[in-house]
Amino acid sequence: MNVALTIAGSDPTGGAGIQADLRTFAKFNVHGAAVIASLTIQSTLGIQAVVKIPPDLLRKQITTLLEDMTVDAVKTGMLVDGESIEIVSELLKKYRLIRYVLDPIVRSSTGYPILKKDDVELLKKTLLPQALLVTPNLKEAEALTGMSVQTEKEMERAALEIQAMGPQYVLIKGGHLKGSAVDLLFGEGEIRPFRKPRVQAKRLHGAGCILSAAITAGLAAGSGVERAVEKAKGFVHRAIRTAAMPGHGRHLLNLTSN
Ligand code: PXL
Repeated sequence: MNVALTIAGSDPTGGAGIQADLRTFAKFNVHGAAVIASLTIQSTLGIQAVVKIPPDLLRKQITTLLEDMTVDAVKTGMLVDGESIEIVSELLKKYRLIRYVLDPIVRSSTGYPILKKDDVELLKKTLLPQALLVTPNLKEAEALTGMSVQTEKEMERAALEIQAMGPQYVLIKGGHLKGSAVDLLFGEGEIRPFRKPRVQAKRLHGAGCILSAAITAGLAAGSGVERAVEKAKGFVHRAIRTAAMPGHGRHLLNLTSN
């Protein structure tokens, strides 16, 4: 049995966070383990509040699980402060989790702020060099580099700069680009673009979480990074095409039909 672990936040809508990660792992026939790092209070209209899981409980969840279980790949999602970042970094090292996908969430899709500037700096120093792959969107790439990341050219420059901070691969997601949506994967001295036609007119919630979870599942099942990204992109694209609006706000990706 291949095991993927998510260390992330709870999203009661099921569209993002731990809930979406576990459903994604299941779709890839990988067993899902989950450590909750934060709780959000939210609907599809947006986040009302974010509550941090106390540090000792975060630590105990991870150590209790990893003293027992072998995990093939891990992703981190919503870590809400420096203390959480430090604990996760220390324990990923201790348990030698090297197939690690970092989804560097700085703010929610609806704009709710998650990490402060100092926390982002800490994430850059600790988690980023440990990552096999980091998956920033344009805003997160800007937060990591301090530069403007609005065009494909700027995405290339930012990816190089982020790679110099230590992760083996960088996937910059161009979902918010004006014009065509292209994601760029950098690693092993090469750039590989992933292009999919843009799906119009859907304001989405959870796409970033589901993409990084799908990549993590692929890695847990033994795929290399490029193959895992390629499969994950196809999966997310199909889930976006069939995304639905079960509430009154954003569309949620549809994982029930693909
Ligand atoms: O934006 C990504 C995200 C991740 N994790 C949780 C979230 C969100 C966005 O709302 O709620 C728990």
